[in-house]
Amino acid sequence: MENKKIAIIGLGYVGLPLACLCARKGYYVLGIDKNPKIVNLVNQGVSHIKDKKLEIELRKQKGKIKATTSFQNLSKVNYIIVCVPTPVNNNHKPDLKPLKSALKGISKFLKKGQLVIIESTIYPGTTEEIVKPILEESGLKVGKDFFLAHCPERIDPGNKRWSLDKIPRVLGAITKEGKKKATKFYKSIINAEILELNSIKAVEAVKITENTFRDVNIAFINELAKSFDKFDIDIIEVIRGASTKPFGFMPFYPGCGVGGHCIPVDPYYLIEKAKGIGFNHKFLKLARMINNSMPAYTVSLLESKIDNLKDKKIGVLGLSYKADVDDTRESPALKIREILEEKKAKVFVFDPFIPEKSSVSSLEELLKKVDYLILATDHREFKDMDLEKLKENKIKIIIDGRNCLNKEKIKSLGIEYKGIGR
Ligand code: SAJ
Repeated sequence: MENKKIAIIGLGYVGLPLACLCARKGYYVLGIDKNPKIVNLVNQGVSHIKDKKLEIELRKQKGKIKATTSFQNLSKVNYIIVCVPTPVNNNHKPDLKPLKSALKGISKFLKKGQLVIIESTIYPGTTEEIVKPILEESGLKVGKDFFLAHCPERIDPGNKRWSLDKIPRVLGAITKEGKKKATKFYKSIINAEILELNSIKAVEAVKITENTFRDVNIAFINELAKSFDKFDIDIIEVIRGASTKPFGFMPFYPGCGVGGHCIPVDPYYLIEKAKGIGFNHKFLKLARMINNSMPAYTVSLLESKIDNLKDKKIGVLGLSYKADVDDTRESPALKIREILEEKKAKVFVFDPFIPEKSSVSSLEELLKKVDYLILATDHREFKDMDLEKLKENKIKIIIDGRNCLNKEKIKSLGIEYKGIGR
């Protein structure tokens, strides 16, 4: 039987679900992660990511995924999939340190015949200009001794419908043989279209395009929300209306900001790389500026109603970047908290998915301590909360940063409501 042994470098939001899927499909999985805590948890069949499906799946695959911090057993596998983060630093510059460190680890143990696939999101040119040279430090040559492909990760954390095995993928490789091997691998684990492109740069551009598309459209609707606040138009009504158009319109929703490890990050990879080759992405930069302005805009909606925030007791509902996940990367909620603290407000935060970073242990406890609320994450618990409790706890104003609450009901309770564009 073909050597169905695979190594996955990086056991985070991308690598861990992929490890479970490969194990489920009969692969022996060597999971390599630099964090010993994650390694120990995975070897116990425990997920460090709060995701019901993933937790169950990891328990089921216990024993078929061997996690380690070392690269030394890499020579035993025939596929090596790189799923490490490709973040930006504080100046929004791409940070390829995690990728380079993973590649250096691989290069030490790379063996003839192995296929290396980069799933991390990278800018056009990365595979040929950065990945290939580091791997060839092994003394092996791409195409002759080993194969190198890129298949950008596509995962929507928390999405119940689109599980990893159902999401179509796009891939490319340095050589035709490498592309064929990569396609064969993905067809063995994914029950959806696997599209081969002719150029690996085009594949690197696909992922960036997908996510930049989202970022600019969210910026568009965020700018409309600011404008419609002045017009006193409810933007959710407008989006509902525009969404009846069966073609040519796609709804996006305004909010207190754009978080996560992809959407607010990927555009900077393109902006910076393009700048290096003489193109200035004015529009993409403007979209990033608009989305980055939303946390401050959200706070200003409260400040404009109570003059100043100093010593005011304010509750922030949610810390993660989107509903029902425990991930705070680039989360607008963190920015909102920072701005409130800069304005000397007394801030209490509660996120049911992130108790360790919450200042209280329950929503009830938070409501007892504050007079004003800013909802930053549309967790199910907040969408379903009993609004009468807001009245009982004499909440004066609520800013709905995700436009997810019942505006009319809140107003009928005598509580002032303001959404983003509604
Ligand atoms: N957001 C808005 N308005 C919207 C949509 C999203 O403000 O209309 C905000 C969210 O609140 C969140 C951020 O943008 O803070 C990102 O939202 P997201 O839904 O894109 O969430 P991600 O980053 O976890 O998932 C995305 C994937 N999501 C969808 O396609 C729905 C997809 O863009 C990528 O496959 C994935 O990141 C990735 O890994 O690249």
